[in-house]
Amino acid sequence: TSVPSRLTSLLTDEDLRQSLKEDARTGLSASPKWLPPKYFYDQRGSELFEEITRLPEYYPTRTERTLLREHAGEIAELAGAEVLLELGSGSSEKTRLLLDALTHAGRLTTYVPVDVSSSALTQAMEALAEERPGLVLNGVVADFDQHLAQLPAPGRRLIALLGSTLGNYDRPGRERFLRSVADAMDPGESLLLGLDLVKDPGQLVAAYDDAAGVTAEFNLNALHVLNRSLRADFDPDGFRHLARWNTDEERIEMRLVAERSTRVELRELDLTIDFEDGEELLTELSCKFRRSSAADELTEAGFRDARWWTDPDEAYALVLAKR
Ligand code: AVJ
Repeated sequence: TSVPSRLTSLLTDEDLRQSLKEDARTGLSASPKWLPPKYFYDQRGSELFEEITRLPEYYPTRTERTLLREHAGEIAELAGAEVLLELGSGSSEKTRLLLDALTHAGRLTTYVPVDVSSSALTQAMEALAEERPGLVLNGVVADFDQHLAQLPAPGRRLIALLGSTLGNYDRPGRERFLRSVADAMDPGESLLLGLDLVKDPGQLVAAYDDAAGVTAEFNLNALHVLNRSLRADFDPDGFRHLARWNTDEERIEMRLVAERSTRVELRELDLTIDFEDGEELLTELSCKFRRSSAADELTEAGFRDARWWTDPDEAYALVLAKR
């Protein structure tokens, strides 16, 4: 017999459009221009991201999966969780390894996937409901920049933020985010992070500028999102994808570069934006981590007992910390 599964929405499509409006107005009026990456993930964007995770150059997903396969058992034992709450769950594909391990450890009752994309969430929950009839599914459409304090806690939680999603925040953003995660957690609960590590810039750039051009399409999809949601008239053919390694900040920066000077109307915002020939729009930061600084950041945010697992090449790490 299957237990009921439930989808809660803390964020409607209209809320998401509203925050896109605010962010687009601020970011496109700024110099240099920027846009936050969370708006990449419409239906098409989520599909393109899934495609990225299978690219030969994009090692993070594959490496994280291997690490989870090897260490999920130990992670589950250490966490002793009744609830797996996953921030930015997307397709929940790698989550199955954690669900298996937590089930095996004997306490798991509930999976709480949290994502801004209601379509990705619904799809993931439908598949999981079939596969795991005994698991309570309590999906939440939410923006974890806003709704951390409102996320359900129907038992002791393991909160997972996989895929190096933490890398989308710059250092001050991470400090704020990690503190609010810590604030939302009870003592004894655990946080699991997947972190991409600093490595050869050539390998990093290739992961964000693949030969098949999927990442370029993913990046350019942001313009389609703006066109559709804000009645804008970006010509995606007038922009090209750029992935650059920022040595000082140790991060990949994805940008869209205007290939000629253009004027864009965003009718929903009553806003006209000019791009100069060669002008760049920053669409995503992907910070890369080092063990010592990541440990310091966790301690500063109020976490303790950090455990660390990495692959032989030290390309990627899993970190488990207790509140
Ligand atoms: C899921 C945000 C961590 O930065 O590697 C992949 C997204 N962007 N290729 C990353 C992404 C371009 C990914 N994150």
